[in-house]
Amino acid sequence: GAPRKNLKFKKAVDATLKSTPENKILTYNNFYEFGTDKTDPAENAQDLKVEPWTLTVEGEVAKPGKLDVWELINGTQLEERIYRMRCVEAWSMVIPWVGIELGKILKQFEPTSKAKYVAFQTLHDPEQMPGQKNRFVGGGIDYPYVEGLRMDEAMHPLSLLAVGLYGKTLAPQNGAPIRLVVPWKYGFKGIKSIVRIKLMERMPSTSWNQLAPDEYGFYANVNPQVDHPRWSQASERFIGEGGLLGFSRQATLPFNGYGEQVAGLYSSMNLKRWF
Ligand SMILES: Nc1nc2c(c(=O)[nH]1)N[C@H]1C(S)=C(S)[C@@H](COP(=O)(O)O)O[C@H]1N2
Ligand SMILES: [Mo]
Repeated sequence: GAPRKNLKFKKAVDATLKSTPENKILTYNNFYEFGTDKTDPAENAQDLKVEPWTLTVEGEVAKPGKLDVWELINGTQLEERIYRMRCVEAWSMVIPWVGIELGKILKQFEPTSKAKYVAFQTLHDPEQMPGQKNRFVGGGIDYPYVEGLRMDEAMHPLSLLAVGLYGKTLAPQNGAPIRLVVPWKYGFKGIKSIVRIKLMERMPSTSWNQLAPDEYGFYANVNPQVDHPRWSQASERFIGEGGLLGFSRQATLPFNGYGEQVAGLYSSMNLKRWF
């Protein structure tokens, strides 16, 4: 694949979280369009054509339109955000993303008062994505991969459209050229290689919820007190430095450690029912 380009961005001031080594972020992935093993995306996604890339924004907006993603990447508004990332499979990393707040992008298209949810869609291109061509390679997901947020979640300042990590543009396996990052939710909400955003009045359907509704909800807030039907979510395997044993077991935090910022979004909700 093409080499990752250096980005211009405002560096994060928060230095309390120690990032997972870059080589692990680049080689231990979930991107089922390229296969279901953790090493498949790094092996199979290198030829994904990411330039040019257009992101369409439509639905309940006064000004529907298209965003030239490379104009955004080469622009001056990017900032670094060092976030915890917790996969529903009970492993976690810390990733130094570079991106722009999702809310800042959505505002440019002027959401209407009917916009209650935001739906996202990954590129659908079976010629480039072997998992979309073959159901067994793609893990049974009905492609394209789709995700969604409630409007207030999407407008929250922690919600990020990431275009890079470790100061460089994203590698294809991490969802180049643009992907979603919602740090208080399980990783599957962080949809990769996005081509379409649609603001909606109704809750959109989402890929993992469609595949196994008893196991994956729409909200998917990280919650150590709500177990997955097949495993505990109370702790996680943090992938840090070191070789094969370069991980440590740690307690999972409510809202992945972002409760102070986001718990208020859910104050009236039963989080066991709305998992
Ligand atoms: N289009 C698409 N987006 C996706 C996935 C996927 O299979 N396809 N996997 C999700 C899951 S389960 C996780 S944990 C994160 C992994 O992101 P990373 O590989 O960059 O760490 O991407 C999410 N986004
Ligand atoms: Mo995940």
